[in-house]
Amino acid sequence: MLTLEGTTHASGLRFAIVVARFNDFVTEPLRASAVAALTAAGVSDDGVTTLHVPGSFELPLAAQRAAETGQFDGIVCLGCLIRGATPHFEYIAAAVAHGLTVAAAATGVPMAFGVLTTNSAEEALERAQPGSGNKGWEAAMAAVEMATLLARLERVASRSGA
Ligand code: DLZ
Repeated sequence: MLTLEGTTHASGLRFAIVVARFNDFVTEPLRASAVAALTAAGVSDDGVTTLHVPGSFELPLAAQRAAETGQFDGIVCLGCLIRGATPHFEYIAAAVAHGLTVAAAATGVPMAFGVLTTNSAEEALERAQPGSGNKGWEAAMAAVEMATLLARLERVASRSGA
């Protein structure tokens, strides 16, 4: 029986962080924690590329194009949608979730969903505090786990000639 898991160590791997500028009082601390998490996982400064987009709606296209360059082992997508402040909250949230799912499946590059969907700015800020509870940190670690899992799967597949 073979069991494969990702790890929390990603030295030598490369990641893109795609971050929405809308609600940057939240997305900037998410970005900072994502960088800190990747650094803690052993990713070098050169291994992290940050792309800024206007809002969460733009995350899927930028993430897909980044993946298509073949330069990244994982993509960390960060945004913040606040229900009260966004009349079309549900539409954007659904579009981003669907868009990132489709982009990851189309490219084979893991895309972590670090998009907050909250009822208030206070709820959003609670999830953007420094430390491992920060959702940017969590998204970065999900990207690390998936990237390392897929790398292991590739090695197993190439050994078996698949
Ligand atoms: C337009 C808009 C609104 C009202 N609210 C948010 C939000 O809460 N979070 C977010 O990331 N983006 C928001 N946007 C911007 C859209 O995501 C998008 O950038 C614009 O509609 C332009 O395509």
